[in-house]
Amino acid sequence: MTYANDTTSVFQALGLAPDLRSTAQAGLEVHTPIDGSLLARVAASSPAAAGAALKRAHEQFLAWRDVPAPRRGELVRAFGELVRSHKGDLARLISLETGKILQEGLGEVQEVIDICEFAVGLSRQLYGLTIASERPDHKLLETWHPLGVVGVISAFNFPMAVFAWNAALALVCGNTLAWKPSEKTPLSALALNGLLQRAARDNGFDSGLSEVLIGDRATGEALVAHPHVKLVSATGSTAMGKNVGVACASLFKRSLLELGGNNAAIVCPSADLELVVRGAAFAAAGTAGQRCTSLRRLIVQRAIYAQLVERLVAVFGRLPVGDPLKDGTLVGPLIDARAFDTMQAALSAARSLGATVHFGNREPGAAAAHYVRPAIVEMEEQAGPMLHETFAPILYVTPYDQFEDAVAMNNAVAHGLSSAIFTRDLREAELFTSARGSDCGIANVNIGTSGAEIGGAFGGEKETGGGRESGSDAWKAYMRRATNTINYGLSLPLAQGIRFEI
Ligand code: UN1
Repeated sequence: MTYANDTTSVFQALGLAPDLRSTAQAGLEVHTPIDGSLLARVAASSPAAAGAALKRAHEQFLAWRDVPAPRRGELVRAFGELVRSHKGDLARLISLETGKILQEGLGEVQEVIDICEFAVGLSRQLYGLTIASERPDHKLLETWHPLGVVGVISAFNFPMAVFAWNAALALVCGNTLAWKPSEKTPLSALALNGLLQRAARDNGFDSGLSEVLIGDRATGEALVAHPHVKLVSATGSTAMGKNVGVACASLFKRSLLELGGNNAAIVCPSADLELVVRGAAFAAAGTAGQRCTSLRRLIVQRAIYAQLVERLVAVFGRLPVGDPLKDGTLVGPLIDARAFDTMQAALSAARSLGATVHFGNREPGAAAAHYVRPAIVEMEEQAGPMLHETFAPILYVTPYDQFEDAVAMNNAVAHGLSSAIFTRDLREAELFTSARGSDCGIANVNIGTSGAEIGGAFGGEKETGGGRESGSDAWKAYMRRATNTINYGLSLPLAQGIRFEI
């Protein structure tokens, strides 16, 4: 069976029938990174179609905001159940479209299910504060209200989960959605949104609650600029996020940015090296290094440096690289030729700085596919490509002498998404997670930098953009806050004791 037929069967199993053989001129060709072959042609949304979709989403918002939040939660529950019943189909589509190994595709779909469950619970606990008023017979409180249409711009590497983090929360908060997925992964978007629209219809709502806009950068720009879109949640490169953030700011609309990372782990002398090796292998080589949370830098105390590098080289040397649909494969292909070229450019830049490069070479595969053996790059100091995010499996390893130096190295990059420390020393662990420690949005102890659970707020500082998605109180980004002062007395006392007698 060809991968294109495989894709068609997934859509059949999902009960969806999008036009995957579009003849439209303005269409996207979707190729699988597995062998570079064509999976489908998807028609791009014309400006008129995109405008109509945003109008539908806005009209639906006007009705949806009046639906009680727990009832809105029922739709999200139905969506989560549909996703659960199609977990295998959706995971397969993710693997076909992104080249992610099936295990990780299943993990991504589980993340969709998890956030739906979280949002269902949340739909019964969207809460505000009551605050002591300084005036007699007055009540001061905060109430939370939906925003409108939430625009979601998502990246290729998590083609379903990132939308779901936004969608599940946005929906229970009373918003509707317009989603512009990566040009590389429109099929995952059509599949997941197709299920969401079915859940909406099955529950007596309109499928216009969530619209997909297929297209390139111009489609994203139109989404950001559209007056009905009140919040843009964007995941992707720092350059893209900066454009979105500036455009939103100039229109006084909100943005929620989840951009790149240049994530490090510090390995202290007391670390359990077995945990380090397993944690580093998953975080650096897993997803072929194409997570925003991927581990890119390992900062290792000099006393254990040589033995750790030896163990890592041994493990990286035997990682099964290849067909992501095959059982046992741990590292699938890179997304495209550009990713391969960028990786090779970073490795040559490191070599020219005197680094020792282990692996990073091309592995067997179809001519139009890009399989690589994850690289380990020994650098005496943090410099050159190590200071930048390269979206590929490269693990830079650098020694440190003093603990404080290691923390400074962790923080000495432009991004601030994820970080970790491996230690059995309580003092080091506490310092790393204190105000003087990691400056990242995620700071872990004795686990890697990737693979966050949905229960916590997800996002990072500095050039990662500052947004928080997923768990904790991230829902507040999808609502606006009103402060209400209610006078239930018979007089009109003024705040601050002001007298204004007429
Ligand atoms: C991303 O790479 O954009 O923490 C998201 C993780 C996943 C999400 C990654 N739960 O690695």
